[in-house]
Order: sequence, then structure tokens, then C-alpha cells
Amino acid sequence: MYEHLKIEERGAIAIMTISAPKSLNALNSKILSEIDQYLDGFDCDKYRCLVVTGDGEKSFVAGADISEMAGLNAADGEAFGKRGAKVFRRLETLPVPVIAAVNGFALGGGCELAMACDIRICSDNAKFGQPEVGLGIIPGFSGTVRLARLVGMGMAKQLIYTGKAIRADEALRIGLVNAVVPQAELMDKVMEMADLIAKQAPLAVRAAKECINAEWDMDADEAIACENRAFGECFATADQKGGMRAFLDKSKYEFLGK
Ligand code: CO8
Repeated sequence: MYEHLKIEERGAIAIMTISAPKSLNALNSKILSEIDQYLDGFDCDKYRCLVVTGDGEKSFVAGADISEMAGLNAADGEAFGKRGAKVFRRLETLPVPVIAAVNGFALGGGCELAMACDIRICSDNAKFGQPEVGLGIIPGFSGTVRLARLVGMGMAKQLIYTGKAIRADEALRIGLVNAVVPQAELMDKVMEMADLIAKQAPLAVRAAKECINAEWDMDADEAIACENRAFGECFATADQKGGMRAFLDKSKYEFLGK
């Protein structure tokens, strides 16, 4: 169905693998369209978590496709940037959590893709970087927006101005990734986390994601009011009733997503 995406489902978890082996999974227009198309049909009631990874053992995504960008003019460049940014924003705002399983190079658009995910777990061979200034461009899939938010202004500027890639341990130290694991264990560890997320009350997890994303840009009073509203709405769900009753009864309850 897709040329560059491999889609798998394991229970309530969907796995989207980006596959363009000849270019280390670099993102071209076709791949961006396929991700868009996949997200169009993504069933947030069926799946409680989405895992995004790259094909092979070498690269998550080695950036946007340089061969496609090389001949662009200013208007085309802006349009290509907008296209990627829009797809990544869709992932960031997907109602269910998205985990990036970073299995190797996450450079340029690959690092930006990982940053648009909620959580990043990487293998010990992963490398992160924003090498765009070495190509005469800047990060164009929202890297100048998200990197500083994740690792702070100073470190973001250092990474973007120098273009120097960092190893997994450094990415962990600066807070760019949540965890580093041996490559052979990457998918098991990611699935462990995805399973744990999938076992929680789905509407509560979604509400938490929506709040955290929305509150980022609000002032404290507005953000607290936003949380207050979402917190209140949780009490209108069957899962809040079931979950709390089960705790008090010392019984088990399987969340329904209602
Ligand atoms: N685009 C196109 N092809 C690529 C890319 C890429 N980003 N990365 C790797 N490839 C291709 C190589 O050209 C090579 O192809 P071929 O076999 O035909 O020569 C193949 O993948 C294998 O790569 P290498 O032989 O280079 O493998 P190495 O192990 O020697 O090196 C690296 C791996 C370090 C990952 C190296 O390939 C590299 O530096 N790649 C480019 C990384 C990069 O600069 N990424 C950032 C691109 S710019 C970007 O992402 C901007 C995002 C915002 C866009 C905004 C639009 C306007």
C-alpha cells in the first residue's frame, strides 16, 4: 500500500517504519505524503500509542532528501519546509502519544522528526544533529522551534550553528532523548513503554498530552485553568469511575476508553 512506510500493529500499538534504504531513510516528498496519508486514516480509538522508527540498523532518518532540495528556489524551499513542518505538527498533535524509536542517524529532518514525537528512545549507535548550516540552509522542519524548547536556547544554538552531530550519551545528557538502550534491545524497550502507556486510561493519557502541548505557550494562570477544565472532564468518563472503584475495591479494571 505504501512505497516507503511499513506499518505493523501489535495490539493497541501501531508501528510506522520509514523505509528508503538507498538514502538512509531521508525524507522526500513522497515519504511526507505517505506519512500524511497514514495519519489521515489513523484510528485513535483502536491504537493507544504510535511508534515511529527507521528501517535498518544504521539510520532513523538521515534528514530531508538533499537530492530533492538541491535545485529548489526560495518559494519551493518555503513550500517544502511547510509541507514537512505540517506533517510533523500532525504527529506532535496526534491525540495518542507518539514514541520515536531512534535506531541510528537522526540528522536534520530526522532529528526534527524525532523532536515532533512525544518521547524519544534511542539505540546506543544513534547520532543526532542539525547539520543544515553546512548545506547553506537552516533547520526547516521546525528544528529552530523545538530544539531550544527541548534542550534550552544555548545548547540549541550550539548544535544548530556548528552543525556538529552528537552521540547518544550526549543526547541523553542534554535531555534530547529520554533513554539510550543497546541497539538489539531498542524495539523491546520501546514496546515496553508503549505497552505501559496503552494500559493506562486512554482518555486521560490523551487529555494529558493535549494539556501539556497546549499549556506550553500559555501564561501560568491560563495554563492552570486549562488543566482545571481537562481534569474536571476526566470525572465524566466511565474509566475514572471504574479505575477509582477498582483501586478502592482492590480489584482489577481494564480501561475502556470511555
Ligand atoms: N539526502 C539524500 N541522500 C542521503 C541523505 C540525505 N539527507 N543522507 C544520506 N544519503 C544517501 C547518500 O547520498 C548515499 O547515497 P549513495 O549511496 O547513492 O552515494 C547513501 O545515502 C548512504 O550514505 P553515505 O554513503 O553518506 O553513508 P555514510 O555512512 O558514509 O554517512 C551520513 C552517513 C553521516 C548520515 C551521511 O550520509 C550524511 O552526512 N548524510 C546527510 C546528513 C544531512 O546533512 N542531513 C540533513 C539534511 S538537510 C535537512 O534535513 C533539512 C531539513 C529541513 C528541510 C527544509 C526544506 C526546505
